[in-house]
Amino acid sequence: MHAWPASDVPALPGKGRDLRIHDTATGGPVTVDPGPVARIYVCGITPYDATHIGHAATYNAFDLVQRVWLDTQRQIQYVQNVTDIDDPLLERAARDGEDWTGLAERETALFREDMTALRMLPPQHYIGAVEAIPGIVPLVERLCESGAAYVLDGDVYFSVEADPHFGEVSGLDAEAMRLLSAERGGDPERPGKKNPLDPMLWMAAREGEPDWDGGSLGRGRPGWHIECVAIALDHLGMGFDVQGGGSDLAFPHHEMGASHAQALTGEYPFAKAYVHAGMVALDGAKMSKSKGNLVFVSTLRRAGVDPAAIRLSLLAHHYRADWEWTDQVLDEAVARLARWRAAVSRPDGPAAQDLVEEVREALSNDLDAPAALAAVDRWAALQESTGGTDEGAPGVVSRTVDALLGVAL
Ligand code: 5CA
Ligand code: ZN
Repeated sequence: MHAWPASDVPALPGKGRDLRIHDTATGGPVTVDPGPVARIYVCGITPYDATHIGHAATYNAFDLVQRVWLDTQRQIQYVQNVTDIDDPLLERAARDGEDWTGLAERETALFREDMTALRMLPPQHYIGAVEAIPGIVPLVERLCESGAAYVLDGDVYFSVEADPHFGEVSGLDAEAMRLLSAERGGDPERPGKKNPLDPMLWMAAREGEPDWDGGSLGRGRPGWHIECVAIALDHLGMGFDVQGGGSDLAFPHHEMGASHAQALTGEYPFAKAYVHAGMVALDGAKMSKSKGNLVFVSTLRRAGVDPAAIRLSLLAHHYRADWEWTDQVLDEAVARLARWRAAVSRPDGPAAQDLVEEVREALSNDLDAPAALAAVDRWAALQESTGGTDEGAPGVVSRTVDALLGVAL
């Protein structure tokens, strides 16, 4: 699939800082030292509805990861998927009497537009689950051959016991895993499974649903976790730097993905750090397509809201925090954007070199975007109250905000 156009990332004076970030698997901060090419996989959307503020907040977090890396002169291999075949997509298409492929294409196109408007850097490889199927089938066949997978009434399951590291990504106990598995697409109650947590790798063809050639597996369609594993292994290989997503992906999705890959390759780990963004809520509940309590990025854009203000709304919250979207959040971002734009519109101002370092320090410290915004606020307040004589300082500020925060002033 094609991704979306990249916005320029200006180079900044001085030297960028290495990223320290919270890793779910170790439960603490790790310093990510990617070498000259940083490798990141971020789980993409299931395109049955438009991009909401929760999605945007999660993609914003991983955009910041890349901006910190780019500031350290690294190249980036960024891979993102689109889950363009899955139960919710088929259910929504059936509800609306629509073709599921048309629905997926339309919502993916809208996602690209939203990401472009928000100035999120595009992945180098943007891969749909459907186009990944020819690569998924041999992986599932290999898992069957090695005894890490088994067949139940034509469906193929992964045996979680095949990976000695199973459970280490999320660190949850068996009961918590069982509850989350039932909530998030698993089938712990299905009789005949070796372990109730075992996730499906390949679902045998069902009447009235699309299916594909599965070689020795028979016709069917892939399970969710193996899709991301196949795409990540194909484009990044084992031991890539960061796997990212919202906190609702830690279990089962990232846990199972790591185990699939580790059982397949005999290598460890799948990703060096598993990074999870908090959940955005609306009216007291997590924003979710299934609940329908959503604020869409495209609706705000259509209402004339500046995408830079949407982005500042996201940046005002630490990526790991759960937070609530309100009109006030957006109003404050609109006001901040106006203050910053006024402050950089003059040819000179207070010295900006400290500010560059403060923003760098804030972001390298577990992506502390609120601290970065506070630093820019202080510079803008000084500009407004006393001004300054440093020629070109406003330009440095504006390039810093652009390069490190993705906001064009
Ligand atoms: N296609 C899968 C990943 S392979 C998927 O989870 N798709 S999604 O459309 O449901 O979500 C896309 C991303 O947005 C995921 O990282 C998910 O964790 C994140 N996300 C979903 N809802 C929220 C929310 N309310 N707040 C923050 N992030 C969210
Ligand atoms: Zn995924």
